[in-house]
Amino acid sequence: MAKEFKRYLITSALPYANGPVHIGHLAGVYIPSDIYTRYLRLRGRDVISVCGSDEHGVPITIKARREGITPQQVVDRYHEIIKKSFEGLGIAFDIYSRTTSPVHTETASAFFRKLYDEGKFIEKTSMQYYDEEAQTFLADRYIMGTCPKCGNERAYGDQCEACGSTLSPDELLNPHSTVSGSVPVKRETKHWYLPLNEYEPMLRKWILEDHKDWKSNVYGQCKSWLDGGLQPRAVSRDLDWGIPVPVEGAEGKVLYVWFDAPIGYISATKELTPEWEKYWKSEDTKLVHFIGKDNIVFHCIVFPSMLKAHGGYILPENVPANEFLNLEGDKISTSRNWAIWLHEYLEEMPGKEDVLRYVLCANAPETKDNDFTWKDYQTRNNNELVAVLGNFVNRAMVLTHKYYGGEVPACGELNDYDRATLGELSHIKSALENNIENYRFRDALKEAMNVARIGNKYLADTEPWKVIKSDPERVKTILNIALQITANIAIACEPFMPFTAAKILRMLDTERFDWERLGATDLVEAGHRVGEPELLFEKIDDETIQRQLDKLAAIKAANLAAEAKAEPQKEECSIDDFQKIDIRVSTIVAAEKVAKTKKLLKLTIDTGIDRRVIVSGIAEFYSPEELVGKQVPVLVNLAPRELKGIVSQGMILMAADATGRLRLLNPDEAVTSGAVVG
Ligand code: B3M
Ligand code: ZN
Repeated sequence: MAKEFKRYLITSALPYANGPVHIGHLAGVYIPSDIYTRYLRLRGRDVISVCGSDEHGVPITIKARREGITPQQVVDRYHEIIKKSFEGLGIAFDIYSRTTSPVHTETASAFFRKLYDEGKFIEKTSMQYYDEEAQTFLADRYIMGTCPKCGNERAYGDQCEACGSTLSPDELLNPHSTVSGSVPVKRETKHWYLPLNEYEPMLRKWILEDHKDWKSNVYGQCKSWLDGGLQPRAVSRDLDWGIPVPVEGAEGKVLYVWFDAPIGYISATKELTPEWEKYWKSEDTKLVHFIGKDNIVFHCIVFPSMLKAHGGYILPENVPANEFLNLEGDKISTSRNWAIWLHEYLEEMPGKEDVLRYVLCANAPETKDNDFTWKDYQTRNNNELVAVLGNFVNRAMVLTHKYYGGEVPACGELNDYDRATLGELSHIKSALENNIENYRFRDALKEAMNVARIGNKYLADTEPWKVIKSDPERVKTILNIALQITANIAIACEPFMPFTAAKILRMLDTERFDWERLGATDLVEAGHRVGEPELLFEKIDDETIQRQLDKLAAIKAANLAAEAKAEPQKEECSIDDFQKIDIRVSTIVAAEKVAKTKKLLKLTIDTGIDRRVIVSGIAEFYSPEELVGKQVPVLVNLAPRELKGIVSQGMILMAADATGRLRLLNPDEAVTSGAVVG
């Protein structure tokens, strides 16, 4: 039997305040945690959901340095953007705090201090890279050099983004500091380490034996960490941004961001309620961490070890980490701007909060990485939300107004089909509960949508708009049932699409129902007057989707341009070498496609010397019509060669960009054909 808990403490990974939140974060962490929390609230459980901005760490100092502002300015900016955008999407945390808050500084310092005083840390000195010019130790991210694995010259001290290898600064060839550009030296520095190896037996039992129920991706990662053997981990850093290490002789040292950030969950709870201890220190509390897969080790291995070392705290009951969401086939990346940013979505797609919530849940990377595409977004909106959910509720409402002036008709005698339909409703509640409580939110959403499918089918099969002429009494029953189904949708949808649920309640003009009422067939009473029908969802047209795709295409082009390296210069040549080459401005007089090819055009050109044919591989970039009349430089003394049975006499000189796209080079004013280029 599953243990009964008295209360729930839900945490969601604290987003780094070095950029806004994107759909990957939402699908991986915040939508699932919000569904879970809303569900528990709806059931009347004692639940709190805490989150906040993670405002320390090197990515923030790097961003600040790059923009010439202070780290505090960086986190102030993004904290506001993130907080507001979460609210905009209806992510209903009980508190959204931040790790630069005084309560957090105090809590994290006291936590460290207790472990320090009780001798739970190991003190170790080691040699680390130091920038003598900037007089600072260098975090891994501040060191760049050549990747030993792939030769990329811009690899970081912790990772090579070109080949994806995890690196340590010592492995980099030709290391240099990104702060001053100078070559760093090794210097001795002292740090505090948490001996994770000492907690290994506890972790093995707690995870590998007692939590076989965890998601297999989470369990598997933990097992491989544990089987690999745990090592002591440094919990301090040489950095000037963070919570100062609260001991004598630790000037210039701060708590490692992954030491302070999870304590942020505790600080946020403290800020929320004076009763915070009952959430953190009672075995009656179910603690659940919602995170992405890259945070598993910190939440399942490091933080639990910290909590054990401290004593008095409960450990998480579950850590339902998700895999990653890709965007249009590519990995989402903050630094490459390859993302759909929540705050931009909310601005560009007003009123479509629930559409995003729906699509991200329906497509959530629960068991494997998944892909978000705008086409899929459009299809799900048009074929599922509009055609099924919106359509059903709208028909039920409109017909009630049309036939009964908005008054709920009484339910007469049920026939077998009515009973079968209502019978289907009775399974929804347990199916939803079972799925949500086991963190299967995609399946749960399907069950919720099923209520609308049942309703849609019921109306399509019973055809009240036809029956009204022959048997008006019967229609009263049909619409009564349709309205009961509508009310059930409001309950079932609330965890997933709270805006839609609220709209339905407003339309029905009723208070929110208890979760326990899900499946009931007497939710709206006969004689009750419902409100005006509103459209729940609108079709999304191709132009709207195209605008989003164009935006992504522009980002991709900008990235390619930024990443493109000009080809190295060729070997030196003499003026005589160059003189051998005869380039003439020529005019294209005719152009046609070469049959059975995609890339080739047959061009007739006037070189000033003669008229001749050149076959050119530009059909993907120019249409024949655009070319006629254009002047282009042509290499005229190139040996002729045959292409697809056509003899090509020369070559049109063009520029190819990093993507392989070809562009013509026109003289800036017309010149006579045959003019020498040189
Ligand atoms: N700031 C988020 C991330 O890795 C990280 C989570 C902290 S949770 C305590 O994107
Ligand atoms: Zn590499």
